[in-house]
Amino acid sequence: MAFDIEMIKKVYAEMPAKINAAREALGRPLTLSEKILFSHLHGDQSPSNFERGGSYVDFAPDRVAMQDATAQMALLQFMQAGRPKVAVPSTVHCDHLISAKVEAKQDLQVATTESKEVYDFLASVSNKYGIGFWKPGAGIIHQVVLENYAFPGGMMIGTDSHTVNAGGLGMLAIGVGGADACDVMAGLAWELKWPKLIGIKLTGKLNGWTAPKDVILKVAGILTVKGGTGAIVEYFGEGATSMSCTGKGTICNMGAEIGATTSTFGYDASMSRYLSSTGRADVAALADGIAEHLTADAEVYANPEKYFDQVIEIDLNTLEPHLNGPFTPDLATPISKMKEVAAANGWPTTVEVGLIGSCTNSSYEDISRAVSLAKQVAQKGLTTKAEYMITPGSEQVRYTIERDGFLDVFSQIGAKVFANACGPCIGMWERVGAEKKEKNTIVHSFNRNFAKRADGNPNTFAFVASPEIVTALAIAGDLTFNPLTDTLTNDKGEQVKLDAPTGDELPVKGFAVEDAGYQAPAVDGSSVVVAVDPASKRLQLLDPFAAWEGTDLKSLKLLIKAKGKCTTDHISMAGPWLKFRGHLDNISNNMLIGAVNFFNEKTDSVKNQLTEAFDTVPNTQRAYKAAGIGTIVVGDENYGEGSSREHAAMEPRHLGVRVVLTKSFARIHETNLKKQGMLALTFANKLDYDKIQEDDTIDVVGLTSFAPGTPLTLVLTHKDGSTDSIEANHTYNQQQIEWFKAGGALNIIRKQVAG
Ligand code: MIC
Ligand code: SF4
Repeated sequence: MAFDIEMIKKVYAEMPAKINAAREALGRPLTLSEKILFSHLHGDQSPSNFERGGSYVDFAPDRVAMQDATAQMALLQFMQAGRPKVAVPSTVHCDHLISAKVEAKQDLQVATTESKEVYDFLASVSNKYGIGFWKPGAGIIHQVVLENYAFPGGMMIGTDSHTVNAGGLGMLAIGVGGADACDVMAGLAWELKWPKLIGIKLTGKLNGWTAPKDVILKVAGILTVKGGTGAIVEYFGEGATSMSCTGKGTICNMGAEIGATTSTFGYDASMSRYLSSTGRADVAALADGIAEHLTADAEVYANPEKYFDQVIEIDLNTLEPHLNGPFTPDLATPISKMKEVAAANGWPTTVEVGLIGSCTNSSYEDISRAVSLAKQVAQKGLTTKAEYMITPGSEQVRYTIERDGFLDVFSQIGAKVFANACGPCIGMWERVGAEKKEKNTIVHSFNRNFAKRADGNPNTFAFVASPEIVTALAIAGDLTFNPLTDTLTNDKGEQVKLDAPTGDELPVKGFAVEDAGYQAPAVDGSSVVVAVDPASKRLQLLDPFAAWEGTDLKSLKLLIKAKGKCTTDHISMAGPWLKFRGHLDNISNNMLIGAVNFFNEKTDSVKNQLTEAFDTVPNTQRAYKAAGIGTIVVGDENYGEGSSREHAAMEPRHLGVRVVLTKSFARIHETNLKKQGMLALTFANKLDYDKIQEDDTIDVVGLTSFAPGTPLTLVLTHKDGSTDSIEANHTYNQQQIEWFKAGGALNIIRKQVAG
């Protein structure tokens, strides 16, 4: 039986009436996204024609998921909220802290020893507050959620940007910072700007070498890393229904890379099959009972232009496999063009390593299709040129692919199987030789490929592709190999072609697992004690941030003007720093160390205006803090893209940065800054970015009358005494202004609970 089946029954029992009311209120047919949004309005709000991209609306998500690297901060905040138990079903998944070094078993053992303190903390907090706990080795959060918790028509939030993966099962699943998760677990409303809607019509059918991953690689190329900002992407059409449920998951998963709030698909037979094969025939039967409400009204898909803000059509019959990268997931190159494009850009073309798996692409189908290629190595007398590595998404998938002999086939091509965890995808890859910083190319089926992400080497060119293409390129050892047309030389000197991959959507013999890795919480956790050692280097209880002083902010110093791409990986690097995710002061030593200083084009080297000396960003900021001087960080477009990690907002807050002023923000990061009581502002005139000088002292004027929709003024005093006055926009609503005034949203919850 599925987890939380009573909750699902309740959601389904209420959905039809709520959807009908919304349809009536709007007087028109509804998209699936709208149906889920309207059926999850918080409290007694009545449905109305909310302004897309304008109105802030309160929602009541059905569940919360957290992974270990973000759960620590989320739960440290939740512990301060003073509630005895979580208000909605919630889970914690231990997946980010396991390094990939030798192989699964050994690596897992090392992690459970090294991170014992953190795992014990997460296990005991989960036990106390009624949270389901998935042990290290159980799998990656999004795969485990898809296998166990996602349900069509549901709404969930999760402290990880790829929470959106559950859209593959027809949910609206949205990535958030820990503070948002904390609100929902505390029984409060969750606020989101009513999203815009992008409809993507998939015509034709996937065939040959093309996989679901190629759909999202193509979409990323069209929309770019910020094209989905503030929007839900809804896929439909014959190409959607003919695709597997896990394939849909891949597409939704990587929708995080276009900045989309989330992506989703209407309920169909593939979802029903997936639910049944993962032990949830009960959910499938319930969904079948209200199937018409779990997809858009027919008129919508017949005339999408009328109902979506933007419509994109992709013909799967002619879609080519793509390779996206390097250094950004939206640089899309069709495989037939790679030879030319790589030569023109001077990209290294020898593929050193192919990596498959991760939360994006580790379904049974993915692995079975990759195996069909690996088998051909022996059959056709080939050798695999590159190293090849696999990170299964869950113990259930790993156990099943082992039973079905896939792991044996992989081991014949020299593959390494790492733990069921994030591993190389988040820099937890102890790659031999990475410290030499040599220029090299890797190909992986993950979703992100920002500089340094996988192995810490800034000169690793990482390209994202489907597991099938990754496997073919690893066999060939060549980025420019096009398996659709090119041949390889075998051990007899013959030219051979790889046959197109084939596989099974779901295991013919069903899924199997011995220990899935789940630990249920205590029924009554009130006597469970959560201990945090004050001397710990990895965990630190949080102190409330100070409230706003009630005046304009005067004489702030410019800390850094970041140039170009500044993702959350640049602001708060992962990999070796993940171990400090539960200790705000320690992790603050990585603040903005990856951001490029506009003035000297270097990373982690900024001018301390008090001494005129150059130092690291964290040291410089600590010097300002010690002198009681506030600072400002300036950024470029889509600042904070990528992860949901709120550390990227809490670190500046903790170290005394007051304002982050950018050309534009990624959604989750902007909210995280607001939640932590920071000022997140954007240039009213983007060209004003050029007016910011290295030695600037800056006043923020207008805070005493801080109001929704009213810009603030920033007065820049340059070194020569001249001044510039520039306008800064913001998107704070009244509630968010209260967060700013209180010094952070948590200070308000705490008061509400105490009162
Ligand atoms: C990522 O893929 O960048 C992460 C690591 O999963 C993050 C979460 C984190 O930083 O802990 C994400 O995507 O939100
Ligand atoms: Fe883990 Fe990578 Fe997925 Fe993030 S994108 S959850 S790091 S596997």
